[in-house]
Amino acid sequence: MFRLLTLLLILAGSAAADTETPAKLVESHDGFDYTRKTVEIAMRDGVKLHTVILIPKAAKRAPILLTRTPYDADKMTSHEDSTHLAMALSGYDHVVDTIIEGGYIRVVQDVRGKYGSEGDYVMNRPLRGPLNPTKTDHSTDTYDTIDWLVKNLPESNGKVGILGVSYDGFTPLMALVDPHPALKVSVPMNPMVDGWRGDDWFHNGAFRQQGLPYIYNQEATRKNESLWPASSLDQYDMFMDAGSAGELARRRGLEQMGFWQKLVAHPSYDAFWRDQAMDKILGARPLKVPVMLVHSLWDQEDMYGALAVYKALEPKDIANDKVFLVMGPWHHGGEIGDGSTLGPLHFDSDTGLTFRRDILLPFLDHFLKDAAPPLTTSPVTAFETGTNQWRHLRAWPGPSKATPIYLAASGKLVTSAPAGDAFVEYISDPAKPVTFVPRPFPFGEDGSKVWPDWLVTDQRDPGSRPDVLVYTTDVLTAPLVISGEPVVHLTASTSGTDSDWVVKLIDVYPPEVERHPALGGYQLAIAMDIFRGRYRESLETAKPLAANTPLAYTWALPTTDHVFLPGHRIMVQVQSSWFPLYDRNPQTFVPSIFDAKPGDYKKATQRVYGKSYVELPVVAR
Ligand code: PG9
Repeated sequence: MFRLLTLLLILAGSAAADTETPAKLVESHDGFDYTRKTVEIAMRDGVKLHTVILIPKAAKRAPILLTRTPYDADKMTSHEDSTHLAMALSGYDHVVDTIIEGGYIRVVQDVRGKYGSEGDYVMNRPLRGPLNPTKTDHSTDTYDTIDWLVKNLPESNGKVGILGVSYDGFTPLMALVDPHPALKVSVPMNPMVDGWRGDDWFHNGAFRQQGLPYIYNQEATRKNESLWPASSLDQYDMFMDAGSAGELARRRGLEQMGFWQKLVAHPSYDAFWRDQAMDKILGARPLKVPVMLVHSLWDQEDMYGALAVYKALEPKDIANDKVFLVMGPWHHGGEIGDGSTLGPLHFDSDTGLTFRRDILLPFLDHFLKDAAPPLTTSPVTAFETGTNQWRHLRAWPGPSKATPIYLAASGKLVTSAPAGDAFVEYISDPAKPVTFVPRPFPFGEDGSKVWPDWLVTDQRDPGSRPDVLVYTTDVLTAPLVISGEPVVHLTASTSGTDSDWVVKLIDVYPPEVERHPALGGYQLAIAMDIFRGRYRESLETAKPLAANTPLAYTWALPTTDHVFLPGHRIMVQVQSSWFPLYDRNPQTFVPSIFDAKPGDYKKATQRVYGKSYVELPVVAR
């Protein structure tokens, strides 16, 4: 029948014109181990979402694994033209080995407004309500999609899991709001949760200007056909030449993009950000579907999200059978690739494979297969760096004692508060900001090689600048185990009226390291983050800082699960810029830093007082 149809089409095509190309190609899938379908699924408002469905030929009562993405469903599912499903998904799909091993039906859908889907695109479209005046959101779109899938795929067992990384990890969180009854499990990996507190757009109010090209590419056209033009090899020059992020955005015509307009209108942590933060949304609802949150310990994009959701959901999980956390030694999305190394670090095993094969697959099988194997997943599975071991815990973090280490003016990190008001001083000059990676930070492909692992960049380079303060312990004679969030308590003054503070907790390796010589003396950041001074008193209302006055700043660093080994030292570095990842603070208070003018950028004298400390979550073993 198929062959006859093909022949008729071929004849029809060649009769119509003098061409050897068929009028409409009918692909032959003889010998394929899967069937590929694309369907345009109608949502409740009539908008059709482009959906790719890959069904293993042997599938019978197979569960469905869904991903909803703004990143091109067709491309994600046709990496290689191949008769084998594994090859079609390879390289681009999140969990190809899990899908193949598990015999799952794979479904990838473009979210509304992107690539093949109809409708309007809104960045991380908030739930229906004050921030979204329409009748649809990712919760309803997921519901409608699942409803269609379970009614129209006879090869399925009617059970659906949703999973994905980053933006595709945000959509599995949205799926938990009023979930479809067929949704049996959700796996948000490195999810975008709160764009202001510590994920993609800001960290504690400091703007991540790396987001500008992303917004441009995502919002300029439905299919990312118009890309942000580079203007220099080194991104440092591009951002510096423009002055402020707002001016660079203006030069590129970003005012046309709705999300940029919203960012400019909401530089502070107001209701716009609070009311779309997924931890707050999910924390306020009953949890009906089991969820596995996956977190990377060196996530250069969404460092905040997974743990914020864990904190919000864990108290609801009375029976300890619905909320699961996995964290590993990965960059953003590293768990779906080879996790044997991260930059110069070696983990003695492929931690990505361990995650997918030994943690994720049995977990999905338990909730999705007909003859479900028993649940073997621990509530928390955490990789401890330093000792390089997986640990299985009932909750995160385990018990620890908040232990202060003080930033003594001598440059020593000490365990008891130094007497007096001694301080160390440096000049922070916005014309010569501290870089987050050594220059050049190239645009395009070369830059994307540097970006994923930048959080493990050797901190020796910044530490040798006069405008970066360095504090160190003596060489450790016993291991020091930390597990959880270190908390910064900085007492500092600036001669300006606004200031950024960056604090970095660092593991200093011994001068020589046998087996891994590149690690000799290495300064590995374990946790670091920035705080924009204007939000010292209120995240919602920016206020000028009193000049030349010691002021207290408190914020939590990202979670750690690390052992400082004997022979190592602990280091803390403090600085006031992190360029060009973050926009420069002019150090003169202006209502919005997006609009700072060249004359606003001024040198400032910064003082860090010895009563400053970092509270380490120390575990007794
Ligand atoms: N971190 C990316 C992102 C998520 C959500 C919004 C904007 C960017 C991502 O990798 O998808």
